[in-house]
Amino acid sequence: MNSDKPFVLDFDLLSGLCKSERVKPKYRYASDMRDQFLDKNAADMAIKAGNPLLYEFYGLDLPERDNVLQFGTTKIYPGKIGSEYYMTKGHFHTLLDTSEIYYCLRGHGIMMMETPEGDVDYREMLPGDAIYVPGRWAHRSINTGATPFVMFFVYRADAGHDYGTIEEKGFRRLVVEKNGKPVVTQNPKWL
Ligand code: PAN
Ligand code: ZN
Repeated sequence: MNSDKPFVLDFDLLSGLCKSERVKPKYRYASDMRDQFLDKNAADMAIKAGNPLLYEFYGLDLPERDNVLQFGTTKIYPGKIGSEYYMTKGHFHTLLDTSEIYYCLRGHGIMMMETPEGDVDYREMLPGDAIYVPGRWAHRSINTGATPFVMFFVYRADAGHDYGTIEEKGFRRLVVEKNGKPVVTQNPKWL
């Protein structure tokens, strides 16, 4: 597509969906996320019981250049694997210094973040909240609510996604349900 001409896209506030064919969907099912969850038995059971869709995200087919901004939406469905809420895989940007902005459109969740040095931060996100994720901070979106958690995002199009580092041990903190409420706990793999 020609990225040098202005254009308008319409993202639905409830579903996060954009009807434009320029917006390419990506889907992640329980089977794509098995190793991200602490409770592998619960993950295997969910996969056997129908392999639910955990989240989908949509971005534009834009050139991955430093002068282009990529944008789109992420929609995480409500649910849990074991006691851990449905969440995104999470990543560092390959260009580690590149930042990102998320704006919550719908639902209720947490943005979990950490740096390579081990600084940890996490923020509750509600509709109307915008979060600035600075460069160097890995980020994962977690749906702690009972409805889809939908956020709009913008980042430098050449940022790239380093999933491998997070895949090794996960984030330093987990978000689990305890007595019906989300609680942030230490990931035992990091103890
Ligand atoms: C987002 C994420 C999206 C899905 O566009 O890519 O929320 O999360 P994962 O990529 O971790 O599966 C973003 O942060 N882009 O940089
Ligand atoms: Zn990102």
